[in-house]
Amino acid sequence: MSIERINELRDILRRLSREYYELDAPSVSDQEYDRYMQELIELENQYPEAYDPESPTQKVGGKVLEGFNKVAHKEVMLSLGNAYNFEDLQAFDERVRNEVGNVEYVVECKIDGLAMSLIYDEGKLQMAVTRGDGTVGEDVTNNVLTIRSIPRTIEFKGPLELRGEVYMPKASFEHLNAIRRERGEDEFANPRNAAAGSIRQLDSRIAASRKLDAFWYTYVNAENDGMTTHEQCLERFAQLGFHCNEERRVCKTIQDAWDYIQEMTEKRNDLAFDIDGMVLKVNSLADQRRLGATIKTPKWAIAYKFPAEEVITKLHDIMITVGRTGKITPNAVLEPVRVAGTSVSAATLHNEDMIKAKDVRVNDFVVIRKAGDIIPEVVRALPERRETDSKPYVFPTICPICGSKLVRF
Ligand code: 3BD
Repeated sequence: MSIERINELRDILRRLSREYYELDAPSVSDQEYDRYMQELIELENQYPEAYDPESPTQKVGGKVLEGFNKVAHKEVMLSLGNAYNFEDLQAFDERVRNEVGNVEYVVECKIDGLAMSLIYDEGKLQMAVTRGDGTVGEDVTNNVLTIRSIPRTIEFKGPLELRGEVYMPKASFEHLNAIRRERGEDEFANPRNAAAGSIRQLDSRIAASRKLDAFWYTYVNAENDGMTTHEQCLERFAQLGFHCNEERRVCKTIQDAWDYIQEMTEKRNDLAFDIDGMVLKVNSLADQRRLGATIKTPKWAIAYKFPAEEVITKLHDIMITVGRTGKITPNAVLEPVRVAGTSVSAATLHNEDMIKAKDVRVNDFVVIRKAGDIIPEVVRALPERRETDSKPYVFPTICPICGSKLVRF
């Protein structure tokens, strides 16, 4: 019965795929196509004996799925050094001015997205390559072509390489997660993961259904096109039809840069996209060249990372979980609260010593944040908001699961 259904679904999907890819005349909606595909995937998982490399589940557009082609970047994509406070930025500024004297900085948003390179020639987008490890990335052209704000053709006819960040706007992210929640599917932890997950799909219809956008910030070999400043590159991009983030400022001193960063710290929640910091770049391309780079990072740029968002909520209980190896971890059961984009109702307390050191108690108000912007943790308790009858937490001595005595290693 089910084997028959598998064969039937394969026939249906082959026909629909031909209509879509070859005849450009689909007779059903993408959703309907996805439903057939999903049913087939589930049946094939249930009946591994029905495996067939020729099945539509193994192909896209009639071609076998083989993953993306690896592409070496003509010029490596460097990393960014990090700064966490004004002192770090002052130290950076001092190194810069020691080398080339006074400079202007362009301060721009650090988009929480997926770094990417676009290669144009003869006015046409030839290839889109992910950053990968900076040296070798993957050819994701078909997925990038589904991003509406990226021009397929441009006025400039010479070879052109630009780099920037593909991202998922906050509104698209919320919408996508709401749908996944309804369907009982896992939600994405943040817009960056959602953007990366969309670009990594071999079937470009998935990327097409996700509303992605991009900001461009690097013009490779800009000086060959007569550019003299970073700001000029960004204006050139905009002229050619690329999205450049308008939220940026040219600053004459590191103090001006810091003032702007303070402003943006206040404003970041109102932006349509997630940012995890601000990037400072020396404006003059000649100065950039004189400053050069270490093996990993340019000496003319630095990323200021915002501190993790901290929020206060109530700790209702402490629950012990037992790991696969018998390791005991205490977890805070929290009044649900939104932190860095998602609702959080549990946070790790790491271990007994941590609870003691922080004197975290049941019914306390606690400060929580996401470590690495993903894993919620209790930062500290607020003893000033405690009831007078509150008592220190007593760690269990008996395993809550199996009843045996707990042992400390
Ligand atoms: C942004 C490097 C330089 C060209 C090196 C100065 C590290 C991701 O909005 N500028 C930006 C942003 C990222 C950048 C540069 N300007 N590098 C920049 C960047 N406005 N996010 N990044 N990247 C791009 C990275 N990506 C993945 C893993 C490790 N590093």
